[in-house]
Amino acid sequence: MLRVLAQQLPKLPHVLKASAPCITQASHLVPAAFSTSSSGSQQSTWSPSAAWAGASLAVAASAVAAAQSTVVQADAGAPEQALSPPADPYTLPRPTGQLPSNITLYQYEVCPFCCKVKAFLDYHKVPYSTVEVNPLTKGELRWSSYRKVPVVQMGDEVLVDSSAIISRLAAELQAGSSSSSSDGSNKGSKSWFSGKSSSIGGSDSSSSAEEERRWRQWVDERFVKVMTANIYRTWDESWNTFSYMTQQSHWNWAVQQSVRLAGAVLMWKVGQGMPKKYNIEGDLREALYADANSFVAAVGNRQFLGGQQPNLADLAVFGVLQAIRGTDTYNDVVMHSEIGPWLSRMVQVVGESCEVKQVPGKEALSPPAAA
Ligand SMILES: N[C@@H](CCC(=O)N[C@@H](CS)C(=O)NCC(=O)O)C(=O)O
Repeated sequence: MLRVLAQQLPKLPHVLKASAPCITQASHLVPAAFSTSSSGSQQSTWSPSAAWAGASLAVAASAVAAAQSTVVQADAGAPEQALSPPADPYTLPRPTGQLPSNITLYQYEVCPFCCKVKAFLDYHKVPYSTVEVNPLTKGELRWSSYRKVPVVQMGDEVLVDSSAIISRLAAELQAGSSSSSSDGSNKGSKSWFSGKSSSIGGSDSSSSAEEERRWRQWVDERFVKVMTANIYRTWDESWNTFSYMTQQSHWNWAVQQSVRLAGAVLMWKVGQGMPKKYNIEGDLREALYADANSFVAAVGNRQFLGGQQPNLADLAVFGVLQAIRGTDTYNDVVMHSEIGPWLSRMVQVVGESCEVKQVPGKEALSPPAAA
């Protein structure tokens, strides 16, 4: 086993960076984390791989940070173009009139941003297939200059950045809903879309739209970070987190064991720097409970932040939480904060996954041309 682990170690920075929820956000902390323990026992055990992992993570993270995301037309034969996110991913763009269909989500199973997109699709009963991206090679995204997940292929279009993807799909659903309700013809509407028109997003009053937007942004800029710092808070939790992640993965046994062991050590160490980096004051669990409670307080005596139906902020909070649902952090936040009743309502309304499972050996769609 040790020989197998040793063979896999050089691949770890890539796997780790890709596998841990939002690990990229933390990867720049790795070199510092290890350099501060130069005399410690971990340093003597992990020094070569850790130093290399740190350097690789730092380089890769800055490359990824430099990569940009956007919505582009996939155009056969087009030269590779830089994808960049819309400056404001929370504003619903002008709809094109194309109802979401033929959706393929390029993802990591436990990525919170991918889970956020899945929560939206599941709630709106939009079928989708997924392609699990191999974190070592990113071969499935070879055609794309954007190297993060989620990436959505919708027909010939490529959409990137979870919040921008959701805004775009919401805009199309909203346009489809109003065109079907205004002329009564249900034109262009699909059965999966019926009955959800009041909750798509872009709330009717400007104050609720502002509230929705503010909480969506809070999920991306605060809640995901507090969640991530929590799942690596202690050695036991880091181990528990990596055990859960590797169970969810499709990697072979050797990669699974390597990632579990080295990932737990590495991220536990990295996790020590997260509170400072992310400006999280005091006890991490208390910060998570307080954050969950602040969202619940904003919901108030409504069923959801969106009222009778969830809005995009409800779906965002719910989605990112699903990425950690097998961890102690998840169990604790359900037990020790006020989020439980809202979470149960969300489970009810989101319902079953709409993922269309692939028949083994059959590709759902061919990937788009280079984008
Ligand atoms: N702002 C982006 C963040 C996406 C992101 O950071 N994804 C991580 C996975 S959690 C990733 O793909 N990191 C790059 C890598 O794994 O190489 C979004 O909302 O989609």
